[in-house]
Amino acid sequence: MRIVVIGGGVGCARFVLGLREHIARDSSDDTIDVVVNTADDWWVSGLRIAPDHDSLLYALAGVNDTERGWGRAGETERVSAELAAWGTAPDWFTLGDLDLGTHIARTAWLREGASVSDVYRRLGSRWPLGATLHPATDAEIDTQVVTDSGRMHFQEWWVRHRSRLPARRFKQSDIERASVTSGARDAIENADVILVAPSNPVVSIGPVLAVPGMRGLLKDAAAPIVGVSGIIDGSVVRGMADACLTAIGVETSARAVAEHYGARRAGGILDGWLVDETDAAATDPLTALGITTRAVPLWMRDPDSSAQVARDTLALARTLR
Ligand code: GDP
Ligand code: FO1
Ligand code: CA
Repeated sequence: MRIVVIGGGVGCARFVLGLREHIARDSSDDTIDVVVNTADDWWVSGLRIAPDHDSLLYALAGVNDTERGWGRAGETERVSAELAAWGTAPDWFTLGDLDLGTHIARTAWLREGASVSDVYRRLGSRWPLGATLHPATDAEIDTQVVTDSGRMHFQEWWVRHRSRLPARRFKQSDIERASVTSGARDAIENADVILVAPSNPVVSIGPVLAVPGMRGLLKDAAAPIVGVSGIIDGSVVRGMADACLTAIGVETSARAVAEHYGARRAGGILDGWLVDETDAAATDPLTALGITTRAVPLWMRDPDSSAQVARDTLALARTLR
């Protein structure tokens, strides 16, 4: 089977690692494509950083800082201190020395005219990732956060303000000029199953769905679309997706996120949904909405539990094919 995942950074990386582990244990010939959010991407010190892509790349390559969830393991920060001293990077944003290597290579290729898709291919070719990463779009569309004290790039809101500044809106300016990459389109059109990772529904999944044409592709996809809740028992497992959900008026619950994505048969994107056992009460109401829902353990703490989440997700998807 061709498994296609839609997702962002850390949560998506854990889920894809689980899928890869499951495939290895079953020694099946399933393949994984990931349609990755690019709206967190940011220019800093003249370099293009791509947090969601790099979290996935480093995690799949096994070179990631598993504690922080972003950046490289065994990192040093000598250059970052210099950038802050020169004032070309804010002191609240750390760029590790190894990580800077990635940003310099990416920026060099972009300046030579490479597309973001080209950059994904080149960066991904260095390690056996066990998955093919595709940017949702090659257009430069960054999430801007509108707050009462003004508008800022998502990274400033997320890192400098730790999402504590109430957000009024998340917008990807000029997204109407973006289009779905051929890699993402091909993956979705030829997928046997499409999985929505337990990523941040607002700033990781949202910007992917906002790319013109993406919702139509998903609506018409032959494959069943099954999502995994990143909210367990009313809380995010990590990060600040709750602040994002609140900002758009969605309750931080497994049920509310599924309703936010909507049932595909009612114009949304989901055919199926996995909630944690603590959220089993959501099963019947969501199923009644047309989103076939299962309650299974959803904590991905290690290869075993991550592979189990992957297995349960694929099991549900198979019943919907
Ligand atoms: P980011 O872009 O780096 O913030 O990462 P994502 O958007 O891909 O994923 C962040 C989301 O993943 C958070 O909202 C978490 O709740 C969710 N998440 C992280 N770890 C787990 C886990 O073990 N299980 C589940 N179900 N969700 C998780
Ligand atoms: N997150 C932080 O909280 N502090 C940082 O200094 C920081 C630096 C950073 C550098 C490169 C990169 O790819 C990610 C980085 N992140 C940092 C994480 C990033 O801001 C967020 O995790 C994602 O954008 C959320 O999707
Ligand atoms: Ca993200």
